[in-house]
Amino acid sequence: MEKPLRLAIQKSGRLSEKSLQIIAKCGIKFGSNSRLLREEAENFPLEFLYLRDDDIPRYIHDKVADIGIVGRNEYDEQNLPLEVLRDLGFAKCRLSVAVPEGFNYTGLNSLEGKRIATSYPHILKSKLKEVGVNANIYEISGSVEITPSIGVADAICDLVSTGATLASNGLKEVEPIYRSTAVLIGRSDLEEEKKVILNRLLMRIDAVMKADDYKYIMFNLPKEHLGEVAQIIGGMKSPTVTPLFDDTWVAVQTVVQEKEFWDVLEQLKELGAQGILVTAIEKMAD
Ligand code: PRT
Ligand code: ZN
Repeated sequence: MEKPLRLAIQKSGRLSEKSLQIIAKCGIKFGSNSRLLREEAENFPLEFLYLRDDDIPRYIHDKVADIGIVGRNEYDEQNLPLEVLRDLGFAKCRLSVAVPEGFNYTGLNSLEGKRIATSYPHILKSKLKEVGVNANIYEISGSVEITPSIGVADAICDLVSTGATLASNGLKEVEPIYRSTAVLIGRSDLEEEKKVILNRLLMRIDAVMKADDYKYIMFNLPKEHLGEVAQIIGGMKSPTVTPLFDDTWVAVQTVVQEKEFWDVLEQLKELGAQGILVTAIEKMAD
């Protein structure tokens, strides 16, 4: 029997739900019973290991798991010889330096000789080295944001998404030093058999992610503007054009990149497009 590929996913935390959603969108069926530490997919040679995110890179390195989903921050902090297979784009955050409200911050050199609390000593150390600042890095595993108020540190370096946690602790974010999203990581020395499974999985993940990036749009258009529309949605393959009963009009169907969507919509309206329908795309493969 085929040995399943072992995928490590965060058991419970910010990455768990989205990680499982991506796998489910790949058409892979599983129970997602979070009380289990391990389960096998029903219709794909994949085994799930549910772990703490901090343990995932090391487990992959030690061949307990083959691939896993973690924040890029965790991957870079642990600095193990693994590779990033895909950037999954979710769980966006930044690692930032933050200081108490009264701190006169003029740049990273304001941290010279100061004590900075962080759970990311490796990333912080390399940044400070890059800019030639000597500071005392105080490693701590959690509740970093309270350290200045209890006199443990002069500044902190922690993950931020909305910034609300910093503000509620009387801290101001002064310098993002690193940006992170969730990444799929793996070992580069997978057995051949597992590489084949991994490639099948990556093809599905790519199709899911590409579909998320695009919208499918349909609209009616005065035929005379077809050339201009083809230019607006340029870069893509030609749109599908269907004649209408009124032969001065046509129906157009095409895909548009999510990030360009609103611009395209405005331009289409200016060209007289009517009855514009937009739908999400579930999968998109080349
Ligand atoms: O239990 P386990 O060890 O598995 O989980 P964990 O508690 O270590 O990790 P978890 O679930 O908190 O985060 C997992 C990953 O999510 C991180 O490694 C990051 O890659 C990513 N991520 C995205 C974040 C945030 N956004 C985030 N905001 N991780 C942590 N935070 C923290 C932030 O530091 C602050 O304390 O959440 C708090 C709220 O943030 P604000 O800025 O919105 O107030
Ligand atoms: Zn963790």
